[in-house]
Amino acid sequence: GMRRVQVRVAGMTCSACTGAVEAALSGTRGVRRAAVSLLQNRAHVVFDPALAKAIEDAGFDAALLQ
Ligand code: 9UX
Repeated sequence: GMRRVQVRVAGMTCSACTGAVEAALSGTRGVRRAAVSLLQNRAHVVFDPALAKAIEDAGFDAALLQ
């Protein structure tokens, strides 16, 4: 299934900032859903754990922190 994380995002000052962060996240392979809160300075990201598999396929160990 999907994994979800919350990420602290610093430096956003307007709704266009949050839109830019959302666009960057949504455009990332493996990201299913991204929602950014300006007031909470955080991003909620739902992603495919195959992201970690891609690292392991490259010969390294990957573990989600938090
Ligand atoms: Mo508007 Mo947000 O220039 O940085 S996009 S404040």
